Amino acid sequence: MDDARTEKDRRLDSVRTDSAQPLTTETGVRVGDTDNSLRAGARGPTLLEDFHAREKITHFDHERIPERVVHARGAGAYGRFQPYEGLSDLTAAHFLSGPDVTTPVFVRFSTVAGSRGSADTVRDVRGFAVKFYTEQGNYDLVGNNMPVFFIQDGIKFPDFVHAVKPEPHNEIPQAQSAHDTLWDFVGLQPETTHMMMWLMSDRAIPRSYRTMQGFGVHTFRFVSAEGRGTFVKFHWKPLLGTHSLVWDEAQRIQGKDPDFNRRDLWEAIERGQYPEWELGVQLVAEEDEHAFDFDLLDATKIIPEEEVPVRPIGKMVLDRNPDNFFAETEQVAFHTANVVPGIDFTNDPLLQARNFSYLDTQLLRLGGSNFQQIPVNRPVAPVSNNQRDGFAQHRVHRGQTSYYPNSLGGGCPAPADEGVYRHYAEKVEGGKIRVRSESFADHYSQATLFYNSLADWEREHLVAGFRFELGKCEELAVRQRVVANLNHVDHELSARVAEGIGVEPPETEGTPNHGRSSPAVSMANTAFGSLTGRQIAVLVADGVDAAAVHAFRDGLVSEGAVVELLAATDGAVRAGAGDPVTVDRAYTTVSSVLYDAVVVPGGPSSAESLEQDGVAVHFVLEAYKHHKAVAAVGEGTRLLASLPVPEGTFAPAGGTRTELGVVVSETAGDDCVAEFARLVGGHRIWDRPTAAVPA
Ligand code: HDD
Repeated sequence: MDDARTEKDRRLDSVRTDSAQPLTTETGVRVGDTDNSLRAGARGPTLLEDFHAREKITHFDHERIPERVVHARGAGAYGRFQPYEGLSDLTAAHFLSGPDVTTPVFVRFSTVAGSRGSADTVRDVRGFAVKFYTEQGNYDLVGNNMPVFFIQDGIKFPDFVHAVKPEPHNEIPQAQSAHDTLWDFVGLQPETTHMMMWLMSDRAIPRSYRTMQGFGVHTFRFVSAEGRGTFVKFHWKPLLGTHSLVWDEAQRIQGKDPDFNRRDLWEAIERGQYPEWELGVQLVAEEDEHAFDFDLLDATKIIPEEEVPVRPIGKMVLDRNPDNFFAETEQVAFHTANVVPGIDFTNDPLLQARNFSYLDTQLLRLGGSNFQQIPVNRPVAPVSNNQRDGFAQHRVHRGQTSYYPNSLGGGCPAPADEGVYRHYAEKVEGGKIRVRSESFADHYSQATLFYNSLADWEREHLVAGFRFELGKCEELAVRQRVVANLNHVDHELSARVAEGIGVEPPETEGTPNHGRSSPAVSMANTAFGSLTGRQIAVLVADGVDAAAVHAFRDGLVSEGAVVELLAATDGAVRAGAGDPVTVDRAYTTVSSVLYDAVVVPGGPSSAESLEQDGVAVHFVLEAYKHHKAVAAVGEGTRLLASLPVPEGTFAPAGGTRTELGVVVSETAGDDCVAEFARLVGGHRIWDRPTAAVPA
């Protein structure tokens, strides 16, 4: 992809505003004093005729708009999408017609339950909404970072959201699923089971938006120019791999840096480390609609990738941060019914409800029917119709006519012949009935499939997730009901969860485990090895071995890592030999949970100072607890003394070696740095036992 600006970016130039001119009112009248209101005498009452004060305060009073009813907390970025190959045999969508078409995008990532100011790293689903500004109009792929959903029919969405949001009587807890009403709903609504498995897994605490998969969730339909349909599921795969946090770490980050994911996305783009995802599709021929043991229209089911492989079709790069959060990220309006020729819906009852809900919500949130004219929402494709007026109409429509057909306006705008949206001519018939199809009835098989597919460490985390969440439910009957449901997923799983939350494990097996798995859903099978954007802390004090510091910094930065030198105070520390070493931050202002790995270089006095500083010791201990790579060089190994391992485990004994994910070495040679880089690229050392670590 070239560096040229996208068409969307260029179009935004006309609305970009800089604060360079003299201060004025909204009507352009220059203002000489904005600190003192107009009053009768220096100590007298303020006068109503102070139009500047009134305008300023009134505008302020109206600054807030309703936050999104779900997905209120989010962060966005612009970028571009380019196909690898032409898909014209499958879809009439021009933006998928070939690698010579690059389409501008805006992407917004979000959490679901929390309000706009809530913390990023809560246990929750992440929204992954992509707006493609195609030449045929805007196409929105409004997905999540999990491939299934809580419910099968959109009519249940208000119930589900009411259950997961803070409880209505006291508005507690904020941005948490660990409370009675959610689990009450879940226990009574077994169709939630599969999604709850994903939510209790580490998928719900992504390390970064950059390391998060995205899914369109529903089965959609590609439609070719000839009108031929093909079922399609969309997948976004991050090129950096799919990686998550540790739950304890995630909770601590909520306090240390509530903007953790937002900041990470912003900074990566500012550094020029543009996040990338590959778009993939699973394709199912129309005639194979009923070839599966689940219903393609059921959004609580995946199509296992082993049954229908994901075909990579293009790449998305996010390369530009918005200029203004409110104008762009807050006002962006996604809508599942924003489709372009070649992409159509299916009768998935969840999708059908969404197609109503998103337009409706924007009307309220953005104050009326002209929200598509807000700059971030405007298509790059031309717009021409007879819709008129409404609050905040920005277009100045010219001419006498605003109806069709007309002769006075030359018949314009006239229906087009080419490139028009044509709905897939699906044959439908049926009585009006309020029933759920029998083919939606199995709520457990794929929850079991998910469980069977996890690596041991993922399974441990899943059990711990259930125990944590249900442990926060006051009502024992609620806990018991969920355990009873889990007994249909896997007997051992339900027993282990039950043991952790003080309820009776089920005596007999519910539904027997079918033993099938889908390795593609395990994060153990993701891409590893990249250091791009990984945050590495190097702890230093006076007398530090500067050569070791430089060796690590140079080696890791060259692989794309961000290396920060942390000391007790900001400024610089004296080196054992050579120039002083500049410190990036005082470690009291950060925390180990904000880093992916930690290095403790040697230098006798540096090591001694760090060893006597509880903050530094805790830093290393906590990083170790959270399964992060640690490197200790020379005397730096002293900081490992308080780890619960047999004495001498980490004693430097010539050369470089790795014990439990800790690289120890007498000197910071190339092999030492390379070994550490390998561990960091592996994300976490999951097989390190950490239960006894007091952090
Ligand atoms: Fe939704 C927002 C994703 C089901 C109703 N949804 C919203 C956003 C995402 C999703 C990513 C945030 C968009 C943004 O960043 O502005 N929603 C999903 C997925 C679903 C899903 C993947 C199931 C597969 N949603 C769903 C249902 C309904 C809604 C069933 C209603 C019947 N969703 C909304 C909404 C929101 C929304 C109320 C809130 C703010 C907005 O739309 O713009 O209309």
